[in-house]
Amino acid sequence: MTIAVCPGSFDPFTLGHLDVVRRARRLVPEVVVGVARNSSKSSLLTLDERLDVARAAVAGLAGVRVEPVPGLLVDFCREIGATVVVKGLRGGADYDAEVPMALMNRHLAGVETVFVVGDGALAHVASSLVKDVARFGGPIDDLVPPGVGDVVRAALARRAA
Ligand code: COD
Repeated sequence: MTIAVCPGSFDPFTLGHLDVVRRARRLVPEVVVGVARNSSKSSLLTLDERLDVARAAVAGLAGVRVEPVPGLLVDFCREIGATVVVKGLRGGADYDAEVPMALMNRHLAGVETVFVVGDGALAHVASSLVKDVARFGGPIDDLVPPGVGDVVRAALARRAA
């Protein structure tokens, strides 16, 4: 059975991520959402918060589970028997950022990456923008799954304290 990994830093998990996971699940019977570390970004949410939020968001999706990725994505893929990575594209900037990662993962372990184009209505939804809007008191609850907005606001308050 083909297992696909949808990896990300998910800081926080958004409706855009959920759309990509749903599309991946239509392609393969088992999808693992891999909550990983992007060493070029510093996370607002803790790993446990990012895992909890992602688990709540995909709770109703059969054949989808959420796991932490402790190190290299390709090592995680090997451990769980995943042969493909599925990533979402919002436009050309995503493509430019994603292709080097796809090539590196293929170079390291022969893991292939499949790109799905996300819902155009969510093309403006990015974790970084969600955090920025929330940081200045703007509304984010229609950009993220239920409950995520509260976690983001609490994390911002914690950081400001
Ligand atoms: N519509 C469509 N796709 C979207 C949307 C949207 N609205 N929002 C986000 N996405 C896509 C992104 O394009 C990306 O493909 C995916 O969702 C995850 O996005 P983020 O921002 O949560 O995650 P990133 O880009 O920070 O994830 C990078 C990883 C954590 C996957 C990467 O750094 C990694 O693999 N780290 C593990 C260590 C490793 O193996 N490093 C070497 C990598 S070659």
